[in-house]
Amino acid sequence: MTLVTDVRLRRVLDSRGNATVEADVLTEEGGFGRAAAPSGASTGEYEAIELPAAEAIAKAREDAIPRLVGEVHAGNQREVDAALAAADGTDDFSGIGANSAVAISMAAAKAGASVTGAPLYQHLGGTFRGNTFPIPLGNIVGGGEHAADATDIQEFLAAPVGAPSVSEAIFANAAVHAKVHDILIERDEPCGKGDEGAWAPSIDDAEAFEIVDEATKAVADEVGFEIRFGLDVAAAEMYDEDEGGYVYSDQVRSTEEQVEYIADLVREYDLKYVEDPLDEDDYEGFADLTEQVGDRTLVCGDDLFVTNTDRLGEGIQQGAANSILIKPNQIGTLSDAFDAIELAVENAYGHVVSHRSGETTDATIAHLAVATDAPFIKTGAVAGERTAKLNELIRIEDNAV
Ligand code: 2PG
Ligand code: MG
Repeated sequence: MTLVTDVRLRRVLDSRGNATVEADVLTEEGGFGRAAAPSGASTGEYEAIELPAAEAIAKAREDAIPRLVGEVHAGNQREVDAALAAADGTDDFSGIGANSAVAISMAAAKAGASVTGAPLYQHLGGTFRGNTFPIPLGNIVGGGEHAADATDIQEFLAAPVGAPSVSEAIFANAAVHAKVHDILIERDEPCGKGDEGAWAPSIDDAEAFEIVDEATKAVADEVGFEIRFGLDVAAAEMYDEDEGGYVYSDQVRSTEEQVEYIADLVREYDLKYVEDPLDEDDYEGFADLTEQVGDRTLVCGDDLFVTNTDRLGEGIQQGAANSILIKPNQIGTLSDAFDAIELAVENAYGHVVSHRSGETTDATIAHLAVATDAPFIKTGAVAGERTAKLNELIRIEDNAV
């Protein structure tokens, strides 16, 4: 009933103005799904390989499409994703490109859902899904690889943990974003935005902590529920062995100093969330930090785990982190992302479904988060390609998809 009858690939623009891969999957019974690959800037060393869009498309046309059309059913995600892996023939999707793979994988899921008429989250997660919603982590202020001349820490993320509904949480994050701008103007710090729509002022991290703390508290008072905040340190981007550790604008911190610095920040600001506080190879440092503050905050592995079950398995063994970021394009297919989520859940690791800094209006991750009962989703606070996912969550909550 969902036999794939055609797969079409094209180059489309992403939010940074780069070319990315968009896939259409067509099936018997008029099934149709369309999805586009996102793209990272602070990419982990162990991620699946993104090829230039034109090359990824050419390779997928040659090697993958013949294994899909007339061969697999879009409604059978494992079958689709196994065909993609077989067509690729490598262990990092460098054959057809993880960007072609993930676009086709997600488009097939949508095509499968369209034939049954079920919302995508239900097609992916089953009929009992759609009753709990992730807390959106909203990128408010940032720098790192996402904006020049801004904070060292890549992302300061609002976490509206007390929100009674996902829509109230989403509007709270937008209010924090606006409040931070008011405070920056008061302080005479006009600024532009980074790749994900977060403010990118030329201030140091210490001032950013002050401002985000003030803004989250002010908005929490206004809306009447608890709003905390967290970080994506993206520390792999700062780590330089030759320099002796983590290179900040004003100093270099050794691994021990970095662990202590982050643990102090968690305590001082009651941080809800700390992503990639240490280098992507430093399981031990992650374990050390988790031991210190893992009972009071989420220590999340992004570049550390890259949505990969082998790397997550290692982390579980060592007690490194207590949660995992899930980015389907880091691993290539929805099936692989589901495997990582299942392993996380079995081991009481939280999972945080995430966008990339380069995005399109594709909203698949909103459905993936609901389908897997993700406790958190990280998908920005403002900007069209971010609001596409946030508004989709609002629609899912309103039973309008
Ligand atoms: C991250 C992401 C998304 P990028 O580091 O978590 O915020 O950034 O897509 O550039 O890797
Ligand atoms: Mg990250």
